Amino acid sequence: MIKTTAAICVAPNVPLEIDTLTVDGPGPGEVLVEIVASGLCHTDLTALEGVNASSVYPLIPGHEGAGRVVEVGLGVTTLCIDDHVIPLYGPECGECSMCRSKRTNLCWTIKPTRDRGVMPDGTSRFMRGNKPVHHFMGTSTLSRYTVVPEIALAKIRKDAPLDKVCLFGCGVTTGVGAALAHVRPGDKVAVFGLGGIGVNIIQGARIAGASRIIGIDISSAKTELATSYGMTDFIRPGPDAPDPVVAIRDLTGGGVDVAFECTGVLGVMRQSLDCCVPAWGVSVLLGVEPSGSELSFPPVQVRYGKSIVGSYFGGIKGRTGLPGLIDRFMEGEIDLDRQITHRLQLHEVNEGFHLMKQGKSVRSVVMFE
Ligand code: CXF
Ligand code: ZN
Repeated sequence: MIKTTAAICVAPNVPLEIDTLTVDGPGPGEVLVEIVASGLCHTDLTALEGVNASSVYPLIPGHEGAGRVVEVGLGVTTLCIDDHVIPLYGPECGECSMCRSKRTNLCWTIKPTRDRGVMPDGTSRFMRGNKPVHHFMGTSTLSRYTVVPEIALAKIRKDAPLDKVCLFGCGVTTGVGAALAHVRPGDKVAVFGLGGIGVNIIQGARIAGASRIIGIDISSAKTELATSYGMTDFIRPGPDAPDPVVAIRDLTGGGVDVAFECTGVLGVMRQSLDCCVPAWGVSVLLGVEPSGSELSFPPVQVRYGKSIVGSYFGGIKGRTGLPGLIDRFMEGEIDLDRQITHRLQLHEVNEGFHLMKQGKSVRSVVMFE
């Protein structure tokens, strides 16, 4: 058992508390990780605001971290002390039907316990005094030390800077991966929502060879970054502005090949289908909708060849796929520096979420050393 300092969300809509907790050593198949850096993501904010169905309070948020292995539990064979790792909210057990299929990167082997905020054996490794504190997304990277199942850790090259590649734990992989999976050379692309995911879709679309990349956002705060990543056109919808679907059709002569939806707003999802070119346009949904909502659209659009698909963690299988993506960063193909707008200490984490809510940050990275 060791001590850790962590951000604790005791209940929705109250500031995170920073406190010292105890962490139990890793059980069988588990690994104790020392987190070096952790980015703040909008999904953490949903837990803090009480709108994330997989949150059990009190909890330690954070799912975009990078760190080093400190101790391995019984039966762990693929990781050693000092290995550099990225915790995965989507594990890769390598054995289930999903892992064996090339058709998905999902692995639901430990989903039921992960979504209840506990380890696969049904208990938490974190204690505050004599009360357990729950894990979040199976990662809880806003703790100096965290315990993660072996199947939910991607081993990465040691020369990759942990204070940057933590972003591969969520935003960069989700955005760049989705673009690389769906964009073909010469494609015209639309990206709805220029947050942490949208800007990475833009850089992925540019890498994939898109000929035109149209960004759509109700705020123009991120246009400079998006332009530096490859955005060629920007549309800012508003009461006095033309319908964005009409504007996209005008810009592209009939619609885009691929549209990415990163807002979770149902009306925007519909726009992302409507702005696609008939016959083959693909609308890729990434934004998380309010729970229970339903999307409607004219079936003829799909019958004539458009499609609506979704993307989770960029379609990347975490353990086997992340190292290759990190190589592309190390070779200079993927940028991380320009999207890290703020670096914070753990005690400043509430300010980090405040910046996120105000739309003033792209990525804030909490540094543990
Ligand atoms: C999210 C994306 C939607 C499902 C839950 C996880 N990814 C990271 O923030
Ligand atoms: Zn995230």
